[in-house]
Formats: sequence, C-alpha cells, structure tokens
Amino acid sequence: MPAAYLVTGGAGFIGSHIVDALLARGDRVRVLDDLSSGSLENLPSGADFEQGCVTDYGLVARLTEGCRGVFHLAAIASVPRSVEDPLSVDRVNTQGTLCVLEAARRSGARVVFSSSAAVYGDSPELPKTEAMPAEPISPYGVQKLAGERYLYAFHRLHGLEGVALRYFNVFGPRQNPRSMYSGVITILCRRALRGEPLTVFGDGTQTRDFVYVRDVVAANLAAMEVPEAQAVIANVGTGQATTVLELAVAILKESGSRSEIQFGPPRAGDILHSRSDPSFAERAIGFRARVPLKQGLAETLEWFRQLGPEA
Ligand code: UD2
Repeated sequence: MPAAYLVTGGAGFIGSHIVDALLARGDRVRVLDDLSSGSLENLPSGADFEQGCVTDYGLVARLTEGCRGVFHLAAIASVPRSVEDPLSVDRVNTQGTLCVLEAARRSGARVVFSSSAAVYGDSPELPKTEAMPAEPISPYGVQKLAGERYLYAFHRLHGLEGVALRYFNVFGPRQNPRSMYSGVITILCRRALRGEPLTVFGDGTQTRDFVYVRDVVAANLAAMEVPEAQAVIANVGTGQATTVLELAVAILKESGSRSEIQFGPPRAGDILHSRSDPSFAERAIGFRARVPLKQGLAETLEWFRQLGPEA
C-alpha cells in the first residue's frame, strides 16, 4: 500500500525534487509551501498542495495526520537574510521546525529535517565530521542547530524518530536563478549561457563540497528508512573539495561558453574551505553521493537551456 508523506517546502528547489521521487515510486504526497521562494511551476500535478506557513501549527498538524513521515524543508534558506532580519527568519526556521516536530510526535510520523553545514561555523578543521562541535556564526546556523537539538529532545521525550541532514553546497535544476541568494553554481551557469563574465570573488582558491540535488533526494529517502532513527545527524556532501576557480573553468568547458572569468574582491564573511566527511552518513543512513560534478553541471546547464533566454 502506498504511504503518505508531507513535504514542507515542497514547491521549493530541493523539496520539489523529493516530491517528484515520492510520486514516481507511487507514494501519496502532501505539500505545504507558502510560495515565498518556491513556485507552483516546480510541482507536478500528482501532489496535494496546500498554501500556508509552516508556523501555522493547526495546519501542519492537520496535514501531518495519517502521514508516515514528514520531509521538513520549509525555511528561509539564506544566511544573509538571517543576519539582516534575525527575528522574522527565526520564527520560520525555528518555530516552523518546532511545529513540525510537535505535529509529528502527536501523530507518530517520522521526520527528516533539512539542516545545513552552516551549523559547523568557520572552524578551520576539515573535513567536517558530525562529531565536531557545532559552532554556528550566523542566526541561520543557530536556527538549524536549534532544529537538530529539538529533534534530539523530542526523541528523548517522546520517542520521535528522525534524522537531521546537514547539507553542504547543494546545486541543480530549480534553484532560483534570479535570487540574490542563489548558490555560485546557479549564478555562474546562468552567466555562462548568457555570455556574461563569470564573477569569482577573491582569488578563487576557496573550496566547497558541491552536492547534486538528486543525491540530496537519495539522502532524504534513505534517512526516512533508518530503523528506529534516534535523532541521527548526518552530513550530505560528496567529501570532494572543488575550488571556485576550478568550478568556473568546468562550467565554461561544459557549456561551451566563451565568457571570461572576472575576479572581484573577496565576499565579506566568506569561509575559505568547506568539505564534508561523508563516511558517517554512509554507515548511519546508507547514503553515498553518486553524481559526479561534471554530470550535475551538464544537467543543470540543460535545465537552463530549456528555460530559455528569460531565465
Ligand atoms: C553555503 C550555503 C548557505 C550556508 C553556507 C554555510 C548555498 C547557496 N549557500 O553558502 O546557505 O549553508 O554554505 O557555510 O549553498 N562565489 C563567487 N561568485 C559568485 C557567487 C559566489 O565566487 O558569483 C563564491 C563565494 O564567494 C563563495 C563560494 O562561491 O566562496 C560559494 O558561495 P555560495 O554563495 O554558493 O555558498 P556558501 O558556501 O557561501
């Protein structure tokens, strides 16, 4: 019998890919999204859509009822916005997570919570392991850490089963190309296809662990199946570091673009290096990233081409 799932933020970049995967395997899917950054264009027709905010406890509780699990992605996923407006961003990111956990524990649903590598802060130790102290340096990182801690407390108090996934730099189709908060891959792919210069902030030697959205979906589906998940926390990354300059060159090659690379001043607040240790995730939830960067870039560029020049 097909199971039912709630995907909060299911009209967004990552959430909508999870919805696709659940529908493809025959599950029933409810989506809660306030469309503040997501879009109905991302949603396939088979999902039951409800427009609303994840801080509306009554609504979240109603939608969670009868579900086997909740994939909780609804959030204001922006470090700079959390710095500018910590109060309202906290309401969505912390209170929203609390609403989901409270609804889930009352209805007996499992939870897979989208956390972030932002919880690690800027300590220089690499790669990042889940055993390291979490020392976030932005309200956003604090909010994601709060969600992880609430998940743990709800496990201890109520036996709630769940997993928190710490995403590294996620990329792929449907990341909003026009948002000022887009990731570097989305920005550079768009520029390459428009023949505009690729902007590298600083000298381009900073590194990131770029993980393709299909792998992030696989991590979510695997996390939902962990037996007796006791508030497990797991990295979602590839374990590979890529410099921003290598990335820009790879995008030029993959797209065939003749754009030039322009160097600008370093971005304020940037961390230099970020890379996951993926080994615990493999042991704890059976997830390993499989899509090579080159393939992810090719698929992302293809998506941009299909969007056409207005993208
Ligand atoms: C990522 C997450 C963020 C938070 C943070 C925690 C994304 C989009 N953001 O921020 O939510 O979890 O990690 O550490 O995944 N860059 C350029 N040119 C551009 C844009 C960016 O050179 O046009 C550089 C930028 O200076 C940085 C790198 O690319 O060194 C990655 O930037 P980003 O904004 O994609 O992601 P990041 O790691 O700052």
